[in-house]
Amino acid sequence: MRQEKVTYCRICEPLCGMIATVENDELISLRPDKQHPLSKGFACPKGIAFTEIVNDPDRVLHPLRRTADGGFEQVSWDTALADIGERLRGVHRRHGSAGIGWYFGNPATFSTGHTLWTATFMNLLGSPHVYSAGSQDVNNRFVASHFLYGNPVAAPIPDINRVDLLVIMGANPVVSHGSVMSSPRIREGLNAITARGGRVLVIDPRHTETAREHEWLPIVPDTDALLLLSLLHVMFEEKLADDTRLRQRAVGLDSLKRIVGEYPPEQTATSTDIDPDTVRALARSLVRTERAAVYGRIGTSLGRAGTLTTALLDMVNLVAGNLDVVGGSMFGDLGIPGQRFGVAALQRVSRFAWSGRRSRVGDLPQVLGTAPASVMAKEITTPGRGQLRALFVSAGNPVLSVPNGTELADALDDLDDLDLLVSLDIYRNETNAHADYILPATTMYERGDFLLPFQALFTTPFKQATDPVIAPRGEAREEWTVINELVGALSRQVPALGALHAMNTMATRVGRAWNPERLSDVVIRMGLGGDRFGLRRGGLTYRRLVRDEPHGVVVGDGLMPGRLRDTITYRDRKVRLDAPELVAELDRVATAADPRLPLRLIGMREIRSENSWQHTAPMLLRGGREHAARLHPDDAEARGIAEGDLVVVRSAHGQVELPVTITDDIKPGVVAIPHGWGHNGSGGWTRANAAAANDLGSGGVNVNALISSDPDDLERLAGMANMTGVPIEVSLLAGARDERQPIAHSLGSVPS
Ligand SMILES: Nc1nc2c(c(=O)[nH]1)N[C@H]1C(S)=C(S)[C@@H](COP(=O)(O)OP(=O)(O)OC[C@H]3O[C@@H](n4cnc5c(=O)[nH]c(N)nc54)[C@H](O)[C@@H]3O)O[C@H]1N2
Ligand SMILES: Nc1nc2c(c(=O)[nH]1)N[C@H]1C(S)=C(S)[C@@H](COP(=O)(O)OP(=O)(O)OC[C@H]3O[C@@H](n4cnc5c(=O)[nH]c(N)nc54)[C@H](O)[C@@H]3O)O[C@H]1N2
Ligand code: SF4
Ligand SMILES: [Mo]
Repeated sequence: MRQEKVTYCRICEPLCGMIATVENDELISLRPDKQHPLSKGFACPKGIAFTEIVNDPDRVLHPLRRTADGGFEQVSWDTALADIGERLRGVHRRHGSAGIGWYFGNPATFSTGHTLWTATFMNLLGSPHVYSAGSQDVNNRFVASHFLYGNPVAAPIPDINRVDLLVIMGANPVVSHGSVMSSPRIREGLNAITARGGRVLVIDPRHTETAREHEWLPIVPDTDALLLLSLLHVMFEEKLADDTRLRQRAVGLDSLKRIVGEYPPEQTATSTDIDPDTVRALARSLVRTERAAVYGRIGTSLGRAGTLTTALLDMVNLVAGNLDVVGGSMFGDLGIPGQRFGVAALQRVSRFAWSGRRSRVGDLPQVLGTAPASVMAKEITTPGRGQLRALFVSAGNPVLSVPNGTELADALDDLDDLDLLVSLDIYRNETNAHADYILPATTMYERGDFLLPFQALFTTPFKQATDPVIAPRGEAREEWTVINELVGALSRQVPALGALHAMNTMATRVGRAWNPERLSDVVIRMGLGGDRFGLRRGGLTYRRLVRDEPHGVVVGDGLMPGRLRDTITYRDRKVRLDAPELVAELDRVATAADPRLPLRLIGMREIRSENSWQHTAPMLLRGGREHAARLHPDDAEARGIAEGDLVVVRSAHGQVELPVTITDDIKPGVVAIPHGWGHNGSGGWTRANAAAANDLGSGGVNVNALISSDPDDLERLAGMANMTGVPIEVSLLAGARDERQPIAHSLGSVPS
């Protein structure tokens, strides 16, 4: 029987509404949900193509165990879990909790059960080896908020629906669909700003898909901090800022003024390549436009001082009078009474506080209980107490996503040091190619979800919960259920896990087992529009959401202004503008030039790809897929490089070989290369690998071979990888031109 089921997509942050057509428990197709109040019938190609992911013959549907010859064989869950449990206990006996680690990747964020269970398990285990994609993405947002507001999880988002001047720095929402912001139909949201007479200004080294639809202001990569310092400089120098109001809301204003006094736009222009008059005009517009906001993302996070840059974004919004006001940069809200105290308490009782612990290798701070993934390889290979001996990787592909994947791949193969590697994934990828076990996980449509992490990020307050639309395929299991098994496996050796295990067992016995739905239900009932456990009649519960509001429900007219005082956990409820840790980062913002590496590397995202996966769906491969470096004509000409040529790209840390595309849509001196490529046959994605052999394009190269994993090269406050503005040089690959076609189609990953 054919059924239409209302659900939503959980690949990226807008969480677009979807209608799934299901027949005999098989997913037949997906189409955008026209009745979704926010996405209103929009879905992108990745979302639609997900049917092909769910049903992909390449999917891992049974537990796999490594064989002596390096292949994989199917085993039962019982066999896999018994052996993993046994080996885990062995590692724990020999090396303690600190021998066990976990890396969770980006898709984990889109599963409430996955994130909460991982965090709880690792926190109770007490291991410092928790890693995530966050140290290549967003962790400095948490650290900036920690310093500014004393609240790491506070993340201001632009009030897209009401802003009249939006400055986008280092984000490309037309392709990414928005990040650290859930705003379905973002492209329309941006166009609506100009339609109502407003402006959208994109500050980016590349003339991106977003910049093409709006105003473009090119900038030299990794100089955004200097631009922001100059904007503040002008706001104070020209007395545009409202001092009295600022003193009511913040402390450290005089230090900030002193600091930014040293960054006049006339001086920073030599680094940013932005005309001082443009900076002055922008500073004035940001203050004088009633509803204005500056928003930054990956491009402002992956520089050498990303935490400082991120903090400066908020400072510019604050000083311009645009923070926490309608049409500005605003704080989303769960609407739960007392949440401010909850955050403060959580930081005290757990290891989630910033720098609550520092990494053994590199002495870098932890962020929300996670350490920098860049040091994971060295944590495996560096002997001594606390050496990482058993690693779980869930929903991640760090061999492609983390700096220096070759180093990590080698460490994962290092049988002297690593006793156990277990992956929870839906595919065989370049990382779990090295695993002892690959355990099959469900895709998003095989699990229910209410996404807690995104509740405060919706630009229109919104709630939606879904049941699974089909049963798990094959023997796939939800990650949290597997984690429950691991809790059991270590329950005798780790008292805190023993206590949790006993609670789980009891709860299960009385039919009240904890699961993601029950936890989410508590948050829904306490939050905006919730039934407050009966105090608010007709209020929301998880079940009511699924049953009565399957398309989701808007729970507020817009973001609420005046949230700042409840966001700040400092006793005086004032923003801190002069944290010494941030000030110390100023010495990193100046650019050092190396004449041998005159070009600057930046990243970019592609519309039909999600990081390192979804490269197997035929719908997304239509028309071919080719990895290429984007180079400006001036830079190409100076090096004798022509369109399609195969080039060598070198940094101080490694090199890759790939074809070039020559384009005016990039600032001279800058080279853009997408990440997530480098399918060299070690993963199980048949079509992505086979692409080299047919006309679908190549498997590409791993751009992170050019990025440093040396702890000294990581950003100091969040341990973030420096993935943008990296000095490189590009040169024609010797002898490549004569054989251009065949070589371009047989690119594998080139070791550094
Ligand atoms: N150079 C450079 N590097 C970057 C970036 C960049 O801009 N430039 N961006 C960084 C960013 S922002 C991110 S988020 C990271 C991403 O890095 P990672 O999170 O490490 O890797 P992904 O490519 O997202 O791989 C996700 C994996 O999860 C699997 N998967 C998908 N859905 C599920 C599920 O429901 N359950 C389970 N268990 N597995 C699932 C997929 O098969 C895939 O193997 O890359 C980072 N790396
Ligand atoms: N289609 C698609 N959508 C995605 C993803 C995907 O892989 N594919 N990934 C998802 C993930 S994991 C994330 S985190 C989000 C990211 O969402 P975004 O941050 O919006 O996406 P990016 O395309 O990485 O945009 C970063 C922009 O910063 C620019 N940039 C680079 N360096 C600098 C710099 O130094 N200064 C300035 N001002 N700009 C700079 C780049 O040119 C690029 O346009 O996207 C999500 N959405
Ligand atoms: S933009 Fe595309 S991938 Fe992202 S949630 Fe919407 S449909 Fe899914
Ligand atoms: Mo990300």
